[in-house]
Amino acid sequence: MTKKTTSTKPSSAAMQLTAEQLKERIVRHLHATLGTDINKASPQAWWRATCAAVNESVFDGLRTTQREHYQQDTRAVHYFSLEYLMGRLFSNNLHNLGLYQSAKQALAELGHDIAELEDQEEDMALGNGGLGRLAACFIDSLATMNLPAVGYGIHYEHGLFQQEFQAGRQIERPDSWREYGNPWEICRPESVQEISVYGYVETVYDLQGRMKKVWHPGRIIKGVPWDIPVVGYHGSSVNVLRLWESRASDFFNWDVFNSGGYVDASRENIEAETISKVLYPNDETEAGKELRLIQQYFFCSCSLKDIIRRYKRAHGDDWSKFPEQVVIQLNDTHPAVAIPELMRILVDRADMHWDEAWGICQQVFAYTNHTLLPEALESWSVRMFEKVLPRHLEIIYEINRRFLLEQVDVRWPGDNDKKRKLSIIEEGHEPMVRMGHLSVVGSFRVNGVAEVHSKLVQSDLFPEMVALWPEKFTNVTNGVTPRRWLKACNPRLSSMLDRLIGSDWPTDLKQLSKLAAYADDPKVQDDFMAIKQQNKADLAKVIQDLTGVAVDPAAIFDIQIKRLHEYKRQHLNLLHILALYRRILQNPDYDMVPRVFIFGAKAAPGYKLAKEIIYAINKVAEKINHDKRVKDRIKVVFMPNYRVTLAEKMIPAADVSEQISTAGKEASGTGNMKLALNGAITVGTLDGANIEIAEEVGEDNIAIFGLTVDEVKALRQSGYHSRDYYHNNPEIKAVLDWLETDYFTPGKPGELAAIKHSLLEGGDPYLVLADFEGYQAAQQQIDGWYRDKAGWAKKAIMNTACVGKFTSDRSIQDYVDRVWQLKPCKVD
Ligand code: 7GP
Repeated sequence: MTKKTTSTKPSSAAMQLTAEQLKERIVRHLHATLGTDINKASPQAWWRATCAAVNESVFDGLRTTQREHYQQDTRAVHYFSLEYLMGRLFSNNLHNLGLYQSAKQALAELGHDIAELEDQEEDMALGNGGLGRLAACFIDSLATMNLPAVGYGIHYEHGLFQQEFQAGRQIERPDSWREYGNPWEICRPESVQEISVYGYVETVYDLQGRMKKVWHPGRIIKGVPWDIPVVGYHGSSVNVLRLWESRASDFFNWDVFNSGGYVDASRENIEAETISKVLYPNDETEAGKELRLIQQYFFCSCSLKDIIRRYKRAHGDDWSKFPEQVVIQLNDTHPAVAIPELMRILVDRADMHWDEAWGICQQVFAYTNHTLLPEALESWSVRMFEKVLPRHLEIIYEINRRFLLEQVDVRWPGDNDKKRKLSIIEEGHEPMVRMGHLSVVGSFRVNGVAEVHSKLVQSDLFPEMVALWPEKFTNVTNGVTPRRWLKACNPRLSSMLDRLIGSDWPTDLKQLSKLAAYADDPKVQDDFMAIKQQNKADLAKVIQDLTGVAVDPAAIFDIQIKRLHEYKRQHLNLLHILALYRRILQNPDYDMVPRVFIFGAKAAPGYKLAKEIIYAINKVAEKINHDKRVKDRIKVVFMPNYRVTLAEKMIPAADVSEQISTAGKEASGTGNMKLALNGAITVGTLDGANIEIAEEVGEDNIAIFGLTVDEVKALRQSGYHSRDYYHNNPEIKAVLDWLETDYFTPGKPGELAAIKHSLLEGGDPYLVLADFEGYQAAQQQIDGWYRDKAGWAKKAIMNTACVGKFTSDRSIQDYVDRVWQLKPCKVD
């Protein structure tokens, strides 16, 4: 590779900061902020001093951005999300400020390797998976595009658990990402909010005889905001991610405390602080727990009060401009309780008429759906809702009463089935509040996250709502930030792109299409594959360190990274690995390109079968990796503790990207985009954004297999019998039976039988066996393609060249055009 000649345009905040000046800053902070000296400072202290040095530029940008937004009284989007899966911020902030090279040089001159210091940072893992990582990509794009935006969420003390394997089984360990403080966050005691829960509602009448509802809360909780600056790329905006931490309210416990009840008072403290203690580790399953509802309400209420405080500073008690200034995006239904909360504030506190208040609400909220899985559709028992938020339940009843009367009954007069189906309250033995219905009724726009998903949201999930309000529904296909997912994580490929197509691609990803002109150029092919090879060698070291398994970078690196879920079908991948292994044992000369199958996935702690699948993969890996007869044609590795930081090391090294969900189940996927962007070839079903990726890269450059959404529906309707596939395909039968023996778990037959049982007795709910044949054919196609070096290089290059659509900047522009109607605000 030639030496890097990037033209980095530094942001104004970090303008012209040389390595020399950075060195001065770092040493100054080592002394003045860390209270230590260059002779004795630990790597941790060096890292913190560098963060403090970087923060001088970050805070400059933050101040000017906030001043500009205030002076221009800008309309802003408020992204409400229970999850932000940020990862590390060190290199991200350096790259976005245009300071990475200077910092690298400065640290080198001070005797430190920047990569080693990067490893001092814990991941900020305040999210589970796709939904949380999408929120992180979106706030990066919003800042980069100079759009006024605030992210709101919870400042969890413990993020997603850390995963270890013990004898192949997943063990969860608590994550303490800020045990020793986090240099990127700023506490804002001046913006504390107080929120209420529990208690009862009293009906009173004022002097004019007007009825009023008064909520007497049972509990008051303090929300303390922590601000994380969000640095835009080479732009000038620094936005804010504001995360709320719960504390016991100050005045609440003093009586108890003073009368000697120290233990009681501190128990109440502990209970209040429990709210932001830990992220629920369930991906795509609804928890139904009281604490989770309180978490949702806590951050929504704090955030709304924060928005209103800021609005009032400019507009006083004149609410008429509120919908012009404020739009709130609900990241799935988790923050849907913000809708009745805003109604409560307007009707009960601001004394507004219901109709006027509802008019405001319906101009402010927009809702994104992220899944069709029934187990993820949130509903709360009326009983619990009433206990925690009695006034909000009344408000939801009133919203529902008017909706059924003024919309449903007008459209379908006297149709009680329609009413039952559309009611926000689901009747039954245990009446439930349906948060999806509430979100649609209370929002002016509803979107899915990929074309096919948005269609299914309309046709399968909310068809009657579409009949009532067709203009409400739209699509915004997901995207990922190319700053983190190419520029920062794959510096070799980034430099090559800068040389070939110029350095504008990080903010204009369609520029990548210029690369297509080089796809047949042997020199470019060689360079591209040489980079892939180096990235694979780097990953091989990481694999060796983390798992002790030696892998050959010349093999195909085949990667499946995502949460562990039956619908994502890691077990389909496993069955195929077993089939290959069996072919090798039956035919010692079996001809295949050597392949390393690499997994990364956490299972929800309570999701039994998901954990069994992890265990099975680990046990099969152990056996295959030690079997001399395999002659290294197959290696299997399960990377422990998959997280953003590990993804950044894996994605640049992937040859093959596994995107093999049952059609209709994966709303979009975003890992599929990151892998293709870095030149991996997708083996995928026609599901979620895979469909759009296939459209962009063309059928020569992707291995599509399996049932389509319509075929899945048809097969289910005609009656799916997984046993037929078991009996008719000897390979399927053999590998499933194998799992019941003690071959992989010596002396313990049946330990891996759970997978077979779910696929046979369990009825194979995700059609794994139906897609097996197609899957193995697609894998054979990959094997064939890889043998042709130039052909493969061309496909890999075409993947990078053709996925410019999937930048989160494009997603955000779609939200701006279709939902938010925001204008950028350039900051100098
Ligand atoms: C995920 C979807 O499963 C994934 O397909 C999509 O790319 C991602 O959201 C971002 O839109 N959903 C979740 O992570 C999730 O927790 C439950 O959904 C609400």
